[in-house]
Amino acid sequence: IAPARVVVESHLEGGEHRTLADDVLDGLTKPFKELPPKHFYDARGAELFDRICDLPEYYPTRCERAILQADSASIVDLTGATELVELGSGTAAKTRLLLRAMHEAGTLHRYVPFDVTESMVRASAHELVDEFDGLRVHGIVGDFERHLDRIPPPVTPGPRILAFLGGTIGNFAPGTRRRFLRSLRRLLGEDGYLLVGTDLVKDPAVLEAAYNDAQGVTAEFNRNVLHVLNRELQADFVPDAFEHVAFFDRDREWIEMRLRARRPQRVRVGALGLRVTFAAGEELRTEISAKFTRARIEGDLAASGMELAAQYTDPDGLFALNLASV
Ligand code: AVJ
Repeated sequence: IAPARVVVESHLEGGEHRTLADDVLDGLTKPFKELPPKHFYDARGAELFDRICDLPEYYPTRCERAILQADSASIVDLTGATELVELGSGTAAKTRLLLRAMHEAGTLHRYVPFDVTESMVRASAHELVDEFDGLRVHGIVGDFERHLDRIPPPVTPGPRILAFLGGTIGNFAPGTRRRFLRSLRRLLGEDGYLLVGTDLVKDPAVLEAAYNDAQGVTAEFNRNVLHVLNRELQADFVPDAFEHVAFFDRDREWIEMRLRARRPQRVRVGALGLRVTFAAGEELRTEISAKFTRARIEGDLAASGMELAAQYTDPDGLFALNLASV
């Protein structure tokens, strides 16, 4: 019998709800309130993020796609990869460009998409095995902060590429980022490569425009986390009572997003038996999105047991795809 072309394993068993509850209890009781950005992405949040990617001010998605269009063949040539593992694969829209290049080079063997949304993993798996002759897909449904160890070992002797696209690495605080990079390093074996997308440091006006779009889509995306808390944890936030704030912190070189209380607020989080108050003007941090220089990327990789083998950027130098080896 022919081996199954698609295997999907799920590692989420209600654990998500626990993580949200823990993060909210922890984050809303800190002296400077904060929530981790991973909770933006319910169905509505994912849809708002897709709209952000099409905004004229939000360049990262377009730049990264342009880089993959221009440089996928070089990346495949340099690595000789037979397998692609992708963290946060989503619809695998950009990944197709890499898979296409591997297919054309005749090395494509297996794709391992990893995402929190099971329907996306399944849908992309079935589409891709139909699109690429001989491809096997081993999907993993999980949280990449908790389930990296569920990624299967390589099936072919050839090297694998572990891709982490979109600039999501920028959501980690610097220390956590290095710890995360070290855990990625362990998945590479001795001959694997990490392909990581990073937004680059540039004119603050360009950066700030990308997170303060004229149509207010990013503001809605930011407030969406409050809708998530209302629904999932029986909270009673009034999202419109919070104003969207996004600015470039020039010392830390990151974009920071916050929600600022327009007036004093009392909020109850039913599922946690928690009451929180916000003073007028008090801010809740909802995201950091680090922007990188080449030196910072090299430093982070070195601290994590890797080195920069090649860096690819778009013609305007706004965004980078970094290929790291061990
Ligand atoms: C998905 C984390 C790469 O930081 O630019 C977009 C998320 N936040 N607009 C980013 C986001 C506000 C995005 N990442």
